[in-house]
Amino acid sequence: MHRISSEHEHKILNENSRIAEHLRAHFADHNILCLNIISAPGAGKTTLLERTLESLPPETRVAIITGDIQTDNDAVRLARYGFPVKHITTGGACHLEAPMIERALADWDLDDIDVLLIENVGNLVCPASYDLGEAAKIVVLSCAEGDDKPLKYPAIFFKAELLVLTKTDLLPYVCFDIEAAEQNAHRQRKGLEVVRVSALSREGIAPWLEWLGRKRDAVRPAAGAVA
Ligand SMILES: Nc1nc2c(ncn2[C@@H]2O[C@H](COP(=O)(O)OP(=O)(O)OP(=O)(O)O)[C@@H](O)[C@H]2O)c(=O)[nH]1
Ligand SMILES: [Mg+2]
Repeated sequence: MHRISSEHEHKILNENSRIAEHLRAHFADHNILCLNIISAPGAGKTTLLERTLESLPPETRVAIITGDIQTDNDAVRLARYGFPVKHITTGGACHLEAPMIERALADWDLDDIDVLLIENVGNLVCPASYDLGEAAKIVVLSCAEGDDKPLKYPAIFFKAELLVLTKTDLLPYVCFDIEAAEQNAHRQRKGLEVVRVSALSREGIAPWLEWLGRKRDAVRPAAGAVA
């Protein structure tokens, strides 16, 4: 029984990888920076995106895809900023898959997009296994979750290019050693970049936007900075 289900899973992952590579090639053809944002539920992905979108000039060619098991709450929150937003309701799946992204993009003209931000379903485990064709994964960890999480959920910290430590305004009230959290993350991936952010005070938003701008410029050198 176990063997059949793992064979099935293997087949799904293979098909996912095939479509993800196809998406990656499309993004490269259109000079699109695609980022896959992953965290446990409630770590602050949508709030980080809200702070991001409110900081961008209206002419910025950014688009967002959000995934949730149920509700389009996040898409409603993000649509207020005037940039194109699509929502994927997975109806039970605990992660986004490449075919879902392919379908969501079907009626968007990729020539109109420079940066595609994907907010994955809140989950620190399964989304790490599903390539969406992104240039980089970003892992978001909030200071309310425990500084040992990079040790307990190593895969996403190993695969991510950036760790965003959110809710730093809560540090005086929670038992969270931020230096230990970073060290634990670096045990999974040496050189993992880190930004510390409070969406409440907006501290750390500027370095996050700088990181985003650098990434975007690497894909589209002539287009200027995002922020
Ligand atoms: N104090 C504080 N609260 C924050 C911060 N960022 C987010 N929150 C709060 O944390 C809660 C969850 O934030 P969301 O942005 O919805 O989290 P999420 O990761 O998008 O959640 P899911 O999409 O459900 O996985 C909300 O009540 C936010 O207001 C922060 O920097 N500081
Ligand atoms: Mg969200």
